[in-house]
Amino acid sequence: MSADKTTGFATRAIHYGYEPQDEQGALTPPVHLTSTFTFDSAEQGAAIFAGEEAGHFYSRISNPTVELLEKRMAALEGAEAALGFASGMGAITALMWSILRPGDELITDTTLYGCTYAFFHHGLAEFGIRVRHVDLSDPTNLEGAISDRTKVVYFETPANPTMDLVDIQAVATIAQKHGARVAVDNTYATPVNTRPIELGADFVVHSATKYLGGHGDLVAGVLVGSAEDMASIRLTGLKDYTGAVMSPFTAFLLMRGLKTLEVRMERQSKNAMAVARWLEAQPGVERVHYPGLESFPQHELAKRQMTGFSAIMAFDINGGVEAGQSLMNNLNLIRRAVSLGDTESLIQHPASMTHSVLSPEERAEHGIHDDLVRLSVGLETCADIVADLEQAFARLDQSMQAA
Ligand code: 7XF
Repeated sequence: MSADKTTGFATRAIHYGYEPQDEQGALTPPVHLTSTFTFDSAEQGAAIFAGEEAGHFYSRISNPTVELLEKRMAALEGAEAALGFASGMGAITALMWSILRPGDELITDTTLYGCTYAFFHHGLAEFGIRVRHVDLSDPTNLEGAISDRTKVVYFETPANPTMDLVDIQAVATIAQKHGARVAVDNTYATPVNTRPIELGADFVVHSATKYLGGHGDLVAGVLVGSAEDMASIRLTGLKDYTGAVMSPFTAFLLMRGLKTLEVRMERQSKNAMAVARWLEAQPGVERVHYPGLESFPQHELAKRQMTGFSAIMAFDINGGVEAGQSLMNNLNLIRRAVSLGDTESLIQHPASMTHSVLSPEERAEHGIHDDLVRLSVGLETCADIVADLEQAFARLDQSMQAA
């Protein structure tokens, strides 16, 4: 075995679960673009369907290429098993439909990605599940809110788009005492920077569309957890309740992305740190939300819980929505687009884009202000990213002075 669970992160990301001699020496694992699998005999088919014999039978349940990606993701997150999904929302919905029942309670942090919020409030809540928001930036708030009906505690750290962090270990300790499961959306941090399972979480979800893929060319999701939970959710949330299965070709692209995840995160975080410091020094910027900055209110937790600070930040710009839109329109290199974690730097306005499914009242309640702009710093030459922002701010100043 060229890589096992004791080898380094990058070695696992490149080699885990695959030996070329098993595939005629092919350095890169083959892509099994097949929907179905043939049986040697009718009896064997029946045995595989009954779970008495191991084997693939239909690619909505499992596929060798997706299986390799799943093994690799589990190894990177320090978990027993993983499941691949068609999207991050596929992973989140499959998890919740599998483990919640009417009458159960779901506790979530105050800030969530817009469609996750919509699913919880407009999906789950309408099927008899009680959804409650608790500010988990102070874990003791959970003590007062959790009850015997609480089945799951769900949060993002850092949260989309405010960047607020949650102390995973502290929340998991309280949840466990009350028999609730803990699910963490690790999209922003990635397993390079935070491994929630090692800190006591039961489940990790990812929008693999972001850093894991890393190149803006796929939509995918991953769920990570115990072998028992993943085996059960494979046959319920994945196979029957959503059918949100990952394509083998997407698994191939994702594995290509994973090979460079650690180096991309390191360089991207370095670029982001420089950009955050530059933004913080601008008179036109009221506040920069980036866990790596000393001014970030949870900087101490960031240093304790994260190996690196990732490369997404939000900032409040003086002049509100109008100034934010002008700034975005002034940019030449940084792309105006949602999504994040790509090689390209991307900028977006949460209130009118990623979090527009929330009503203005809901946004106000969840800390998503109209003047907040989100920037995902890419892998371009750092000086060029800063230069683009510099010229965009200079033109903004001119237009504000002229007004
Ligand atoms: O289904 P997707 O792969 O798009 O993943 C959903 C999702 C789940 N968790 C987090 C923390 C996310 O950020 C996302 C997707 N967010 C994109 C964004 O914030 O730009 C979606 C673009 S509308």
